[in-house]
Amino acid sequence: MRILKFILGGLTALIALAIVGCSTVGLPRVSTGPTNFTATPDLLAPYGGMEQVTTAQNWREERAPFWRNMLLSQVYGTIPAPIAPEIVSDRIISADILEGRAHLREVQLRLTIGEHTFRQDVHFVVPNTSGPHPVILGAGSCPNALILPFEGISAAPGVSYPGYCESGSEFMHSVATFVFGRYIEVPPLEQLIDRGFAYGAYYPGMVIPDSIETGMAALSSIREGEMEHGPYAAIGTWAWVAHRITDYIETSGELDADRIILFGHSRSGKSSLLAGALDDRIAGVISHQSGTAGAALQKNDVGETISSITESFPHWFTPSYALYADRAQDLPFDQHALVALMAPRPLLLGNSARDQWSDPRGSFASARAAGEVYQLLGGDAFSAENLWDFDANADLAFQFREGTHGITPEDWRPFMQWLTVHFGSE
Ligand code: GTR
Repeated sequence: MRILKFILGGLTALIALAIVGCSTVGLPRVSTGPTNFTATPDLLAPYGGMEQVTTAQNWREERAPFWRNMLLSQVYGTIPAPIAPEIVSDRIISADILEGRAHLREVQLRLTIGEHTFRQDVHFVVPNTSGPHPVILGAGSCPNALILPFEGISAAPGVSYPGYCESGSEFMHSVATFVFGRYIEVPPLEQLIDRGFAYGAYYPGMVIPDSIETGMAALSSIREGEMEHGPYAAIGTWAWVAHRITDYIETSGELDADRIILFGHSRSGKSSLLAGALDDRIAGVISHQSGTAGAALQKNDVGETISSITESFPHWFTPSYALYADRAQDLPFDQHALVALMAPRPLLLGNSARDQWSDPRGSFASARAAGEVYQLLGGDAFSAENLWDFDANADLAFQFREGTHGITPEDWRPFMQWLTVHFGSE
C-alpha cells in the first residue's frame, strides 16, 4: 500500500513537473520599458479636507496615520495589541553548524491575543563571530522543522501546515525547488553568515494557519472585543507575529535590534511589507513578488484582481476588502500608500519577468509614487528608470530578473548587495 502511494505520489509529481515546466515557458513576459501609469491619489496632495503635505512632521503626524488607518480598515483589519511575548525557552541547539561558521538558536515564544495564547518558534542561524549581528527575519510557509536543514529542531505539536511542506518526501522537495527556485524554502545561509548576517526563520502559520478552513477557524476564535479597524485577518496577524519577534530581538545580546530586516516572498512579501510599514523598529524590508495587497497597484488593472484574491484567500483580509471586488477604481487609496509608510527606511521590491500575476509594473509605478515621501523624509526619491535599473545603494530599490514566481540565485545576488550596502558591518 505504501509503495503504491509512493509510486502514485511520484507520478503526480512528474506530471506536475511537466505541466509546470511547459506552462512556465508559455507564461506571458511583462513589458520592461518605462511605465507611465500614475498611482492615485497623490499621497501628499490635499485630500478629504487635509492640506498639501509639505513637511516631514506633517506627514508623520497627520497623513501617515491617515493612510495607515485606511489600509488597515479596508484591507488588513485590526492588528492585535502589542503585548510583549513571554520567552518560554531560549537555547543554542547546535554550537557548530555550516562547518563551524554559525550556531543555531531555538527560541520558543508565547504570544498573547486577548484571552488566547499561541506558541511561536523562531530558529536563528547566527555567525560564530563577534556580534551583535544584523538579522534577517524570514517568514516561511512551512514549519521550521520541515524545512531547515539542521538536526534537533523541535516540531511543535498540533501545528497545521500545507501538504507540500512534507519534505519527508524528497520528491516533493525537488518539485518545489524546480517550480519555485532553489531558495524558495531556505535562503543561502552560508552567504548570509559569511557577510555577518544572522537569519531568523519563523512560520507565522503557527498562529494563524494559511488555509481557508483552519485559518478562518483560528481567526474567528480570536475575533472578540473591540477591533478598531475591523476583524483581524491573517496577513495583519502574521505582520504582528514579526513585531513580537522584534520584541524578542530587542532583548537579545547577539542580534542587533537596530538592524532587523524582514524578508518575505509573495504572501509573506505582503505580510513583511505590512509589518515594516507599521513598525519603525524594522530597519528594512525585502518584499519579493508581493503583488496584490503587497506593493503592486490595484487601479492599473493588471495581475491578480481583488475579486480573485479575496475569493481564493478570504482569510488573508478583513472583510471590507472584498467589497472592492470589481471596483478597484473606487479604492480611496492604492498600495503606494503601503510602500510609502516604509519611508525613509530601506525597502527592496523584488520582481520577475514572467510573473504578470504579481504585476511587476504595478509595483514599479507604486514605488515611483512612494518616492516623493522618501524624498520628503530625507531619503532618495525613486530613481530607477525602468524595471532593470537596479541600484544596490538606493533606499527604495527595485529588482527584476527573468523567469517566474519563486526565489532563485538571481534574486539573492542583488538582495545580498543591497543588504551589504545598507546593513553590512564592513
Ligand atoms: C498566489 C496568490 C498570490 C501570492 C501567491 C504566493 O496564489 O494569488 O497573491 O501570494 O499565491 O503566495 O505564492
